[in-house]
Amino acid sequence: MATDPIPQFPAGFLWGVSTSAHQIEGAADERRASVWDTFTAEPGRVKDGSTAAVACDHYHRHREDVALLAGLGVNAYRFSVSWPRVSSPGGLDFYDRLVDELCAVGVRPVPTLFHWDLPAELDWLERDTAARFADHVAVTAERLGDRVPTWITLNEPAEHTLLGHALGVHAPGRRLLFDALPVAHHQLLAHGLAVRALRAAGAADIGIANSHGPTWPASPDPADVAAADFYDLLLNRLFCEPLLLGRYPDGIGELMPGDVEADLRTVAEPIDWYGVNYYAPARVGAPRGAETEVGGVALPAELPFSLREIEDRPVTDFGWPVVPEGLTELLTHLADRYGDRLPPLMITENGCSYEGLDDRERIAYLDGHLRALHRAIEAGVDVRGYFVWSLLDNFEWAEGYARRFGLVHVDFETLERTPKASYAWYRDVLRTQP
Ligand code: IFM
Repeated sequence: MATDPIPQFPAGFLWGVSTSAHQIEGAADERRASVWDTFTAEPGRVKDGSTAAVACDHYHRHREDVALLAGLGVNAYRFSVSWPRVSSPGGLDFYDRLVDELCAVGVRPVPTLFHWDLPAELDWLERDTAARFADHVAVTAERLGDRVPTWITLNEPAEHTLLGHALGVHAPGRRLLFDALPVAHHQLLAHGLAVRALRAAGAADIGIANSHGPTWPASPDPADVAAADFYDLLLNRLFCEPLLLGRYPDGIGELMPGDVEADLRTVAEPIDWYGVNYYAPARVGAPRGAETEVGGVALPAELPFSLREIEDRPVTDFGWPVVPEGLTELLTHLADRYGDRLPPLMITENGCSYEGLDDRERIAYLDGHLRALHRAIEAGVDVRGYFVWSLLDNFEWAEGYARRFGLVHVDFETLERTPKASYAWYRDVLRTQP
């Protein structure tokens, strides 16, 4: 493990951790149902058969969790507001208290307005869901906007489209393959409408959290290169070019519903920064005529690409390769590709799943990624913040509680929190920063 101190990041850098409502809050009986409640109730959907009905019970233990944030020394906390809770009687009171507690300990609240827990009666295949989202955003901003300086509209619309609607491994469990594209368009439209609603409420610091990763062709063979390009288009370009350039990559706009040109003017509402969730690159090749599975995601044979293992790398407990330099590559590539259309960046998620309290692998992972991030900044990329995923071990969607991403261990029987070695390590890193 590297022993040199982590280099100095710019003054004013946001140092944080991320969580999401459905993954930590619990208290499911004190809010309306989300698509994830419906999904987890179906046998076989979640690997360990668990649900998020209790999760980390953060809803009742938020004071303890805010104390953990204060002890860590972060200056920002990214969490999500649950749309089903906000639309339940008294639901916003919870976030009101949480925001007050964060402000009291000098931690900037950075709420995400949608992190996959769609109210159960709504559906992203319906255009109207975008307008309903804007209403949810307006109500939330009206209540919290006096204390929340920084907002995130959506978390990873790419994963929500792919895993939830194209492949059926996340809620709502649809397997539509390319017929899922309207879900992407409606979320992007929802993002643009949300930016307008936030501006109307006076917000001046708005971003989105999009997942990105370098896409490496499996070989120089033109069939592999073409497959990797297409994967890059679907997972990277499709979700950022409408925002940054006001257009879809060639050939995609025609597949989207509604008056796409008019919608794109909404989608491209200027944002103040652009959030990147980075975990690992993807190695992609031509289709193999059979399902391919890498890192827990199985791609059906009929897709025009297949996933390949990235060899000779350590992997996390999830099987994801550890490739810190992929972060430098990704950020410099985004800066080169989009030039002055790219707003300042924030790393809104980065982390890994490992077991154990003495989590040296997580320390090595975070150490490597912070150095890689610093190299991107030295190369001229404007990055303003970094958020570790995650503060707590939590409900990892279709994996249940089997994947532990937290700096803090949670015993899911007793709900006791125990800081891991990585918590102390991150705290010590933050103490050395300006
Ligand atoms: O836990 C998820 C999070 O909800 C979205 N980004 C990836 C994380 C790890 O899988």
